[in-house]
Amino acid sequence: MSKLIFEVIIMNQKPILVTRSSMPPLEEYTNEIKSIWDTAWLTNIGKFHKQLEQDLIKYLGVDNISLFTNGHMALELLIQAMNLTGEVITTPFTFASTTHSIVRNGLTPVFCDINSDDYTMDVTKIEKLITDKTTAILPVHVYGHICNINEIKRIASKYDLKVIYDAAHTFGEKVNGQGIGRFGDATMFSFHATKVYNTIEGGAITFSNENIGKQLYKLKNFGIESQEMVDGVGSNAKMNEFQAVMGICNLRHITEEISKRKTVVERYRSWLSNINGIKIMYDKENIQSNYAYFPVVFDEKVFGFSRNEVCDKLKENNIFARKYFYPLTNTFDCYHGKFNVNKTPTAQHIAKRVLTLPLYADLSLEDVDRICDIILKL
Ligand code: T4K
Repeated sequence: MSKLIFEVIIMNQKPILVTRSSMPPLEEYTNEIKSIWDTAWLTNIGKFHKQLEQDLIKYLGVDNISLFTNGHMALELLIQAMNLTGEVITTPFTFASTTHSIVRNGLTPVFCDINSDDYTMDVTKIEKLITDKTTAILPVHVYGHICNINEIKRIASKYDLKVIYDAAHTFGEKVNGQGIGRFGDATMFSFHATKVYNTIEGGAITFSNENIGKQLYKLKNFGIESQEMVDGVGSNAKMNEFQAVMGICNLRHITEEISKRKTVVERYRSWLSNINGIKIMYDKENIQSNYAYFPVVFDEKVFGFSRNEVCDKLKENNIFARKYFYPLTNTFDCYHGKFNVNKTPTAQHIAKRVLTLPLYADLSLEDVDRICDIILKL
């Protein structure tokens, strides 16, 4: 086949993107939103918002939840609600949101390196970073891999620090049967369109201390305490009723969603396990996974091809994997000159080599086969 004909065939195939939003059957959604046309109640903590809170408390196995218009605003306002000052120890191996939420609160992120096992914060390096200005630790359960919760708890108690988990990737995961939202002082979830569970855009904070809940409620509604008293400098980050209905519907299908993702992940593993120069992740015994991402780390010296070459080859075939999380947040242009990336060498090493392959519930196993075939035939 000539190269041109091959290219035409490829470009006529539907592109495979890194993910694809899950949606409920259209009728299910439209049936639910009909009543909004009677009430004309569109936002400001409406009935669907309240219903979704209850549904999520049950599903996530948490005591309290506060919903937001997106995960980023949830995190930013949580940091404000907790009155943190000074420095926050965090990871650079994450999405922009984690670091920006610290900086936008006027605080200084102090970057801790990650471990090369599951790419979460390297807990052996946290204590050396603590100064008299440190007030919190903000780790990320990156790709849905759970941080070393026990060690982080031990360090936080020893130095009297708050712990906020960025669990944007960890919806519905459990550790030894306990919902992931139960750890630390508070946990942020993202319900963005690209996540395992979505409310179109959306997010939530789970927490144990009810005072945090009161603060969050106010801060997401301009700091309004009552109609005649505004005693907080709040923002507007409320989840609206259309988002909440999407969440209610999607939650009904979440078990099937995760199980389909698991099938896709297992297919990837069947191809990519035990290949020299390729590192993939496996389930851990005590963790109930949500199969959020499928990161693969390519060691060019052993595999023969770099992450960038693999990414480009897939692109030629109309397959769009993503380099999550490259570049590291401590190398972003907006932070130029502020942080020393050499202090997080493992994060730098992984960020240059990792590629997250397409993963979503309706990704066909034939497509997974094709993706792996292209990678292995390089
Ligand atoms: N903390 C962490 C660790 C996070 O990863 C994130 C978000 C946050 C905090 C903040 O949470 P949110 O404020 O977003 O709730 C995407 C997402 O926009 C972002 O939510 C996510 N992390 C990040 C890892 O991925 P991009 O810039 O890669 O998105 P984009 O537009 O390139 O979309 C990626 C693919 O998703 C597309 O190729 C196709 C698919 N897609 C996208 C959209 C927008 C859909 O299937 N449907 C859609 O509606 O950031």
